[in-house]
Amino acid sequence: MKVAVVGATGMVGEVMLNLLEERNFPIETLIPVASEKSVGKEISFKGKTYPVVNLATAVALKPDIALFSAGGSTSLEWAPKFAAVGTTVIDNSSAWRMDHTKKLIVPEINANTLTKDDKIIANPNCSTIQMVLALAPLHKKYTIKRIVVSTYQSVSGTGVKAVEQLDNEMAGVKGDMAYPHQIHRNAIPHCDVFEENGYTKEEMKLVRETQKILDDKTIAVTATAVRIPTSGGHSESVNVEFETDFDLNDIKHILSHTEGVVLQDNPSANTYPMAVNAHGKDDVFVGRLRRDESQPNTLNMWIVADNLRKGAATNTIQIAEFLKNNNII
Ligand code: 11C
Repeated sequence: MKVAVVGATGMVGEVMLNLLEERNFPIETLIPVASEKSVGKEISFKGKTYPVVNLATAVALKPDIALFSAGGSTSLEWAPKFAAVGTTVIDNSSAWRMDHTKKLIVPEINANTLTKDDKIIANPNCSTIQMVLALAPLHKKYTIKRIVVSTYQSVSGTGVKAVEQLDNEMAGVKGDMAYPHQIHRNAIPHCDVFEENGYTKEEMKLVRETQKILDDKTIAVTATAVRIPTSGGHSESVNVEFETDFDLNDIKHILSHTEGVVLQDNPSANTYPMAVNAHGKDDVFVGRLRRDESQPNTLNMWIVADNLRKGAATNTIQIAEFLKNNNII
């Protein structure tokens, strides 16, 4: 297969390249794509080097798949150009997620809806992917009524500049700021831009994307997204109200048999999901499962995943693998 990685020199792009190699995705030709300033740089992949090319060159090469992680405006302009030459685009940005003509895919949940006609496929936001992966099987059994989620998001979600800000602040060195405030020794209740309703775009992604992926607009979701000084792995406190009562042991049983989910829930041994342990892993880790004793049919849980892996690159490559394995491309 001819595979283009658009944004190959960015944080998610680099993880994508590692994963394509690690998972032995069947690539005959790799086309690393980046902005003009990176064109000509060499990327090593499976013992070979490939020159970085620009978007126009990559379109002319008509790849079978283009994995995009280059920001919303690049996706809006270039994904249709790739699609027009027959390439299937899997896009990590927020550009196409809420477009009703595009599918928003978490493979374990809804990849079975994909067809050959889906030329631009949207990859959800990292905070949404990890939450819905754990909630989808519970929704099937107990029907979710309302979700209250608070996120604790790592600086790698913002990008390289934010990782550098945290490193500089920890080292006491002055440098560029990715955030409007210090992040070291801080928690900033502000991820992505503010919308007119007072919520951030990151918070509204949790609302809208969850309803779209679970294909249920009746699920009420309210979110608070917070940036914390961890460098890899997003954590979430999730309070879920179901239509019907549940059995806590059944919830544990369901989650421990859910593909892509690892149950880590043994408080007496201090076992629960943590960002440091999720870092570099492809699974979503769930623990601290307990009844919300303040109201009926309600569960509290703690969900952690590597935001650059399952939250971005892994999910994208799993979509590509599904397309390939099911002869959709
Ligand atoms: C963050 N979730 O941690 C963001 C990063 O919509 O794909 C990914 C943004 C997106 O800030």
